[in-house]
Amino acid sequence: MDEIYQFPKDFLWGVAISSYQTEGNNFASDWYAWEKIGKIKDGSLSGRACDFYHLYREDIDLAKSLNLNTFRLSIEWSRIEPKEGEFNQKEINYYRKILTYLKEKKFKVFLTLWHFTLPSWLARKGGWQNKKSVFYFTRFVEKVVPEYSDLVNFWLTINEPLIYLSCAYFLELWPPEKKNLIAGLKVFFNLVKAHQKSYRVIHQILPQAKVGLANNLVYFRPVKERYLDKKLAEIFNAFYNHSFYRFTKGTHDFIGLNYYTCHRVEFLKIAELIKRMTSENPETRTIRKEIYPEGLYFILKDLKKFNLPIYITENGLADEGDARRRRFILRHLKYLWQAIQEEVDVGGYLHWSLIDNFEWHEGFKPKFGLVKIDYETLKRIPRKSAYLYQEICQKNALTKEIVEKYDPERMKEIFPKVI
Ligand code: IFM
Repeated sequence: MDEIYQFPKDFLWGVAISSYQTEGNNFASDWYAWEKIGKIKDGSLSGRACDFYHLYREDIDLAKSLNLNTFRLSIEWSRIEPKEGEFNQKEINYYRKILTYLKEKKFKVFLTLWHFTLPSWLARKGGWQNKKSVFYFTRFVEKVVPEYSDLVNFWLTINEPLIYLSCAYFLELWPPEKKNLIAGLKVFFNLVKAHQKSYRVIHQILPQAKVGLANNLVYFRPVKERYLDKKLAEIFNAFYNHSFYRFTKGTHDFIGLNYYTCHRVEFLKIAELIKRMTSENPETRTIRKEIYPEGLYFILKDLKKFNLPIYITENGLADEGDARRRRFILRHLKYLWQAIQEEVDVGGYLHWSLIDNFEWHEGFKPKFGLVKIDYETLKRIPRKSAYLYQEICQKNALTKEIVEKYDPERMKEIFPKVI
């Protein structure tokens, strides 16, 4: 028992990617226009990105060879509706081809309908600030869902609403680069409505559909076992982690959890915490991230109260050298397993990401892939952590042998009783 962490039968093991970050050449998107005016930190343009658009078969085969059974991807609204109200059937069919290929390869599919990028025509109308955005998005959803209804297992309406909100409307990192509370609130409520409406639309078309969204939650970690620190952590948890769920209550068939980081909470340093959460790190132009695998366990225990199945729709880190990624995977999976033992209903884990890709305003520098991309040749080169993940997925378990083989120094931490 102590030498193996066995995952439930039929557990979903997969990877997640998004269209804009991997496909390349999304000319009709707000990001494409915005990058051109020199907005990306390393000066890069997404350009052909990983050329997933043409190489999707290769990437899906790669995922298959890693023993994965689940694949999360998104469709690019700006490809499908490049002009207001004009839908491009060729592009709709293109995504059908990818989804069909995934089905042939026996993957379960999570399809994200909106992952941060907008068609330029909508961005010009104010994007999510415009209250008609809800109508536009619902119309897009009505159009695409019947096209893919036989090929998708889980629908994710939107990805990480609060990350989008903070990067685009508070931190001025993403288009439309605003720092405006009123605009941010409008966007928040339009995203709430967009989720609610599309949830209903999908269910009208497909009554049995499983619909949710992928939300990025942060573990608020009380620095000490002090009453005020714990209380404050609870308040942040309710405010940041629960708010979107509360406003969209009743429109989730499952919870999609993206987990990356924690924030330390100390009552006496509340101003510092707020500053950390609302400003970027000037050196790296990123939001500081502390890796805290146990936070996944605490978040899962907390989410149990919503009484819905949970899927980890993203978890990963940027690590070009790959040594930290192996440790990262082992530690997170151990805590995930522990939560499952304590009756949290988690049905799957999707690693972010299969391949290196375009990390938004940070360009191509952060390397999130289990598989490295050589951007000159577009060659895919699996990192060692890909093989670690491959073995875990194949065994549906984390075993002592796997730890010994891939990160022996981690043994004591992962299997403390065995030593
Ligand atoms: O690359 C992003 C993704 O688009 C959304 N979730 C976090 C990832 C890593 O930063």
